[in-house]
Amino acid sequence: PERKAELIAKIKRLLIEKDAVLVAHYYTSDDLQALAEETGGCVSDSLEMARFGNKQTAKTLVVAGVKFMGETAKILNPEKRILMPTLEATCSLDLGCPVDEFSAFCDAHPEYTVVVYANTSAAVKARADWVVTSSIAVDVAEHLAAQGKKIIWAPDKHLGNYVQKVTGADMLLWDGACIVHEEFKARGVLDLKQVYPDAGVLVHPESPESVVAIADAVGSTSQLIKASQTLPNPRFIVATDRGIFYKMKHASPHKEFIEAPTAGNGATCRSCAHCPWMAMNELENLAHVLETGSQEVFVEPSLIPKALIPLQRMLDFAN
Ligand code: CIZ
Ligand code: SF4
Repeated sequence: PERKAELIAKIKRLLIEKDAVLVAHYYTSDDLQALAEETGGCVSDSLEMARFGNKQTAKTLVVAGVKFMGETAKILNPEKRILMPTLEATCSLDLGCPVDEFSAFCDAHPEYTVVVYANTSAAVKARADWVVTSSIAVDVAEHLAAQGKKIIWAPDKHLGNYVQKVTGADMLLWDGACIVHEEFKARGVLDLKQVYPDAGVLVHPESPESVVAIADAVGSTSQLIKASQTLPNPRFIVATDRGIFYKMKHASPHKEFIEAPTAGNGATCRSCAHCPWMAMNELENLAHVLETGSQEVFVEPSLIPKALIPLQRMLDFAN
């Protein structure tokens, strides 16, 4: 604990010294989320992270999250220095959508509008007409469907399937998934509901259809946090990364939050509801990058203006 307090004090000092601001995702550790809050940074989902970084005057943004979030910050703020606690933190959705294959897929369906999730590389964004996050996925699909547009949706097939159901849009889905959300099991959630009949079920739409089907609320991380405050249940079974409990508990200290089971037998798995890449963000490596300036995010300069177009379209639409 002494070492941790020292590290936190050091990071606070370095953030000021280096004119840096910390932006942390809801899925990072409680320590990092608290640090971001205490130092004038922000804790949020990927949409808010992008918006927040865009408004900062600090010369350096430190993005505690995964690689696509650092890249998005760089594309929106090419003049700023973007650091991450580690550049190794990636995402199974990003990995599962290599640009060459994706481009060929888009080329084969030229009449489709290309919509990609924020969880993609800069190169994939550069090939897209729209970028979306889960907070506005449904709204964007509705908007496009109303214009009679057909949609290529990548990379998350579960989110795509959900959006297709809700909006009725004509969508062609890429076959990608999040390794964390894909593991949640409807059987396990139903078994847990037997034990806690008063529990509400909160589900991120990156989860399988069978889990989404038994949810009391389906939505992005920020939407699920809101639902945990407004729904009357005294406890919730939550199918998303458990990092989100930090904000949920803060907003509703009297409520109980339970990880949705990842095994079919109703037993909760203590390590499954947490993204291994988000977990690579630590106080130690954060202090190190602030001190040394290592782990800086670079995006191929020719990609920046191309990837900015669909990203800016998303931000303008969301406003
Ligand atoms: O699963 C993720 O990586 C999410 C929910 C990102 C975000 O904040 O949209
Ligand atoms: Fe990617 Fe899933 Fe981790 Fe989010 S939780 S960064 S979607 S692997």
